[in-house]
Amino acid sequence: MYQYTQEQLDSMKKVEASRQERLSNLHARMTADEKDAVLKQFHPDYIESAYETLKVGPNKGEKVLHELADLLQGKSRIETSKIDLSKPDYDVDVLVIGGGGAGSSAAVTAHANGANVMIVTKLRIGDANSMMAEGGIQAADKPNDSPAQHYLDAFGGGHFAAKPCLLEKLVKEAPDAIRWLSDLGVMFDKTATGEMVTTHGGGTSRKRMHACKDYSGAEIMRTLRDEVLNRGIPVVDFTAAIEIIKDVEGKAAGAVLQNMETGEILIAKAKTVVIATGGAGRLHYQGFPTSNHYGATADGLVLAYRAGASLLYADTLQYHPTGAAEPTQIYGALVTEKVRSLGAQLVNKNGEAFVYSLETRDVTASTIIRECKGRGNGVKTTDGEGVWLDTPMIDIIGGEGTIEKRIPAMMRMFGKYGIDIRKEPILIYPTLHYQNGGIDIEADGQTTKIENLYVAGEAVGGIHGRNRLMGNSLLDIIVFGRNAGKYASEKCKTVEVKELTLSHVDAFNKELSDAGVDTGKVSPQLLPNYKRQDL
Ligand code: MEZ
Repeated sequence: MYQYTQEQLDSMKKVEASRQERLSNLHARMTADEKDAVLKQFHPDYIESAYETLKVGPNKGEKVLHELADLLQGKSRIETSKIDLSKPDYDVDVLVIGGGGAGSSAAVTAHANGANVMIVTKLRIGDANSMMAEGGIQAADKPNDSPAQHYLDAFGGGHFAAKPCLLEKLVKEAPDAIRWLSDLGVMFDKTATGEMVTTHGGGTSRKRMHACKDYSGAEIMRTLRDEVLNRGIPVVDFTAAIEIIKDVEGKAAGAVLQNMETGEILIAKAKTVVIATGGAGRLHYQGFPTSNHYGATADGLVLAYRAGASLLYADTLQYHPTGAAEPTQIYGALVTEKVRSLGAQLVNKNGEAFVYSLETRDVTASTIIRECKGRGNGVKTTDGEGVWLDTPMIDIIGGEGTIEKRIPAMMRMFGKYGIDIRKEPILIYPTLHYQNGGIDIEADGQTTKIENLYVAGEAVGGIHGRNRLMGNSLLDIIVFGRNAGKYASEKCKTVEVKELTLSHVDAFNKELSDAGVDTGKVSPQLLPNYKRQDL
């Protein structure tokens, strides 16, 4: 059971005391200038010392975080001279790398299109950030809403940096993505008359968040996994892709695989390849805790980069405003934005609300960091500092039972430690949540630089610009997963794979040595580095 410190208890009393006043007086929204100012001063993306300039590869000259630079410019796991490409262990039409929501959607769609498709995943199918998404999935499918409205919200929220053709696809295909998931069996929250229940997220001008309580990702992933298995799509699990294979014409043509347990090397030949490897939270950029699953180590970015693909906005990350700050056992775990959608406010140690609850994520996270590091208004926690998320407001606003019904996973997560979120506020601090940037693709999902190499899900860069709105990630894994599956399976009908080669890996190694770069890292990293550093 969690024991609050005396300082925390004293501060909690102030939160309780200010609750009535805060219920009737919502914090004002910030102006554009105020947002810019807090971002520049407190958002981790603006900490210059956390970045370095890439010395090799397609994005040479651009800055990325040190941890990512080390991997993008790392050494390959293979010695190419020892790899025999002449007798592939697998020969398929479409090779999907990654067993999360994007990979599964791609595989199901390619299979439905008649392709011989195989999924390879370094853990198990469903071990993915998709599974851990909580609050919901956006789609403009109500009469007062439209894809155009959705576009404007997401474009503004992403600082007008989204690649227009990608964002347009995302919002236009959203209603159909919801229908597809419903038809596959996803149990979305509905009213007694069968209408979808929808709520706001940060930065949305309409209520368009569809949810399955607060385990939306788990429900969506459950359904996709069932569909993959029901279709009999082969899933090679505990096997990582460690290099992209090309053919002598420079087109993607498969991957070098490695069994995670035995270390055995396997060769998969394919007419088209889909990278759906997810995010990078387990790299713990800038020392942040993370809401991500165990395998989120930016592998797809490394594979694609070494093969010659460009990255877009690889310098921008999302720090979800509300990661659990206490108890230490769940430090960094996601506290869904839906908690704020339902009425909970962010409150400092003096019981003062300091930000409108549903500003966009980058702005909200920055105000929390400002409260703690800039204004001395944070509450001390086991691992650092945090602010309060005043959860009891939810039942006061929505009626008794709202928390239990709408966010049961949150109730259970804190309940394990004796914290009843219906009665007590919880301590939170930003947690590393999402990779805004990734591999640069065209609207058909194909990389801008490498033919027959497709990308879907969190490994893509540019769909959301430099900040993503809540619920647009569960949406993009479906829209761009299906998109990649569709175009990759269509393309493979006309592909004739030429002789396989890994010469691009040798060329990259030469570029590294010519530039005198030795980061001391082998990549892709595949698993987080949790070895005790003092041993
Ligand atoms: O889109 C997300 O990241 C999401 C739904 C997270 C959440 O707060 O629940």
